[in-house]
Amino acid sequence: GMHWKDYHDLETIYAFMREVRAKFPDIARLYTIGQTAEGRDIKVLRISENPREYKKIWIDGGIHAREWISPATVTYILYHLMSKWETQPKYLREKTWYFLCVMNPDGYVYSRTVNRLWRKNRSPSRRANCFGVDLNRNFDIGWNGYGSSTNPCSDTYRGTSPASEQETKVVAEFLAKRKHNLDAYLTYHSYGQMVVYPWAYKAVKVKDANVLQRVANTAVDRIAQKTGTSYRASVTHEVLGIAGGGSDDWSRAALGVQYVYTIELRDRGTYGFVLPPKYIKDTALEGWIVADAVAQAIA
Ligand code: 0X9
Ligand code: ZN
Repeated sequence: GMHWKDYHDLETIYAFMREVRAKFPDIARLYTIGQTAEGRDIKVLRISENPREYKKIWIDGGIHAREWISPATVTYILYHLMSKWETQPKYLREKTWYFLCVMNPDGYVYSRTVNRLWRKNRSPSRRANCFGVDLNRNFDIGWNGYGSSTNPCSDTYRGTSPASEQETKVVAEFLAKRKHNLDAYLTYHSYGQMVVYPWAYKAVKVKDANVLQRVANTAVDRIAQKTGTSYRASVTHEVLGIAGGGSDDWSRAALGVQYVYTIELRDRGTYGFVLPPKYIKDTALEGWIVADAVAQAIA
């Protein structure tokens, strides 16, 4: 079964998503939204008591293969939300939640079995003897701009065109069909301990940046109180530099989602991507605190 004392393989994560669906047949729906280059399913779990009416919150993890704390956190958020569903406050229950626990399953399996520090997906490229596109440089926003590479061997290779990758394409199509009431797009990464909001592809803030900054401040204050960990709330380009093709910017630019955050989980570099399992629980709780604060802000 599922627990947060260690990292899990893809099958255990998918089995957990199926378990939640089986336990909540009336409000949970499991979608296979597409397949990867290596033929793995890309799975989204929706939780909703009223999908037509309620505002939607999208949560994804595992865009980058080596950031294992991200799928661990997204599954924990799902668990935390559902473990006492009946007694959750209205602002949590009266939402439609989408969980894509692992956006890059090929990369995740590759990182777990072959190369721990693998980042991209595993698409073969025709022009070079290299594999993989950085899915967070492959979305159709500032794709041809700064912060990504045209070299298939680079870790930030943007791909041959926007949404050239199945993972990008099926996520973009799934979300575009559901943009009505889509109020939050949360994407979990590591590492750095930050909560950041658009833009990343240009050195400009979104026009309602003050609102996004305020909600991010609330989240990082609550994290500091609860676990003592210090996170930074900021606009993306100021702390991470300019980079085009990100899923966060795309959800704002293409779909008009208001609460768009990339959460860089622990740590600040001591272990980096190889965060020891003993830190999973508290880090995942920090991820939950962000999701909870955003849901509350939307209510
Ligand atoms: O560079 C990234 O894709 C993210 N950092 S990571 O170390 N997890 O790779 C930051 C994403 C910020 N948003 C955009 N660049 N759009
Ligand atoms: Zn990342």
